[in-house]
Amino acid sequence: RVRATGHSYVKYNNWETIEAWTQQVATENPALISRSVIGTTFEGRDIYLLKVGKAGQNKPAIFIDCGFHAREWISPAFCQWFVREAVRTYGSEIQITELLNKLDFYILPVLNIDGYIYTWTKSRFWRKTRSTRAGSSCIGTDPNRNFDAGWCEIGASRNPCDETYCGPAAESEKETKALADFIRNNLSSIKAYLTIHSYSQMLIYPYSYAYKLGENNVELNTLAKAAVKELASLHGTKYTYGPGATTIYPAAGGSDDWAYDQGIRYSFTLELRDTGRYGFALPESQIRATCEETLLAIKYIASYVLEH
Ligand code: ING
Ligand code: ZN
Repeated sequence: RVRATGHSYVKYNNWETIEAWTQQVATENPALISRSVIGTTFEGRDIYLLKVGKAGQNKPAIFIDCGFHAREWISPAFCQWFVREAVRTYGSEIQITELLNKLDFYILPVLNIDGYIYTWTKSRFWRKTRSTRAGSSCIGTDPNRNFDAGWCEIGASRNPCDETYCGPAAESEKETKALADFIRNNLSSIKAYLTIHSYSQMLIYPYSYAYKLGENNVELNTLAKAAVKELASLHGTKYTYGPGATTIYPAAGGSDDWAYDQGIRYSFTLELRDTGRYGFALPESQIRATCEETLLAIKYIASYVLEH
């Protein structure tokens, strides 16, 4: 074995290590964390969800997922970091304490587990799920083209061999169906939806599936502007922000647009570091700084949502 499989917040952890971590962090912090399984992947693995917050009734919630795209390793690293900072600073840091007292955070550490494992074992830059289908020898669907939001109309491909394959139907993937079902079943509590990707240093809000704007787009723009300012305050990292279609590119079937159309008025995609020097292969030496600055933006958004 080249490297011990112990968990580290400043290294990229393989799935076996992350899975064990979800169990351990929940067991060690029973007053703040509970773990559930919201479904299974194409290859049959459990998809875990951590509920992070002080127990209470009728609490509003913020949903954060990581690991949609297999190769974006900084994304799962951030979800782990977020949970650690929550339990480490609860009771001493005033903002985190208030957030966890008044809100629940649903943290999905890795959605596309099969793909993530594939990037560790076979092909570092794999993006999609690992599902197979009759009629094609190509593997995988892009989970962020598989939601029922203008499904496959723009910026997505109907060819199973392409990186942005939208799948045979919306929610065709077990992973996206599990996520969508959970959100549908918890719509009364979920006030914000945040999905963590990389790379390009952007904070994106609806819409990406069409050149149109949401009813509260002025509010989202103001919130995004303030959140990226907060993020930059730590290390000077510059983020751009705006509606997806004009800020990054038009793309249908994304989870943020879908969540927004379900009525979740605060829905964002975060594209973490960097802007291309290392791209998906962001060095482990940047995990700490990336996660710390991202945490500032997320705490800002969460506090805003709590007040509104
Ligand atoms: N970027 C996103 C992608 O899925 C995106 C950009 C955001 C598309 C929101 C659609 C909706 O292509 C990465 N890096 O995955
Ligand atoms: Zn992505």
